[in-house]
Amino acid sequence: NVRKPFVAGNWKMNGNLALVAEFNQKLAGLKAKAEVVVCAPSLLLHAFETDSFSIGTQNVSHLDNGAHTGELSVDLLKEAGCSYAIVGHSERREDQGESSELVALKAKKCVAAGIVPIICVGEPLDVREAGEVEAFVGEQLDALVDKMSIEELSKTVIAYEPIWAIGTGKTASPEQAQEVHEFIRTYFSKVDATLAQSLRILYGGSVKPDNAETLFAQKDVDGGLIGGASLKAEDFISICQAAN
Ligand code: G2H
Repeated sequence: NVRKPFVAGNWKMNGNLALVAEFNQKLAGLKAKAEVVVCAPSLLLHAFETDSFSIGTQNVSHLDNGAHTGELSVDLLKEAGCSYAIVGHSERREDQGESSELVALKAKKCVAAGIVPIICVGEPLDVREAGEVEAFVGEQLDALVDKMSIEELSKTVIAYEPIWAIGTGKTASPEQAQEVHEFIRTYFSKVDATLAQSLRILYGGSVKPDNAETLFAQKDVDGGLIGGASLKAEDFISICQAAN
């Protein structure tokens, strides 16, 4: 496999300094084939001591700096030791009304700064029930291809997160995940064959220690973006070890 497996935790608006200290201790010396990242609230990033995993944020501004109250720039995040950033999570697309175009600009800004964006795509339940998953996800991808070069896209990670599976305990079946992952890889193969082969596509949505292995065993599933289960060090470690 040309693609190194990848597992990222998404703490969302959870965790505290005590949890960081626990992760520092329990993940020290972690042996996993996967590249491991913890995307914590930005205010906690300074406290990580990371020998065996990298740290990331959960959002980033698409702008450089200046009068944008409350935003965080890629430069600030880099200074805080951040090497990954989740962009376009469905919770932000919904809560903050982020468009696919804005998500693409954020991803582009990350790449320019040497931060790897983990770009989230995925459909709500009504779209799945209407049989329009590919059209919906395809449009989210169109915005990326529109704004980013092949070279830039090659420095990203994609996360497929069906919205109906997020935090609901309803995981997509391995077959459902594989079907969309294959669609995404085929989509990129029309842009550039080498890009499609090297691009890592993660699955996200209620991944747990007991379903991670079967999900990650799918041909086009290169790892996962883990929410709830990334808040327990033991669960997160076992999910990291399931990716190989
Ligand atoms: C999906 C996922 C992590 P959870 O949002 O991004 O969360 O694993 O809790 O469904």
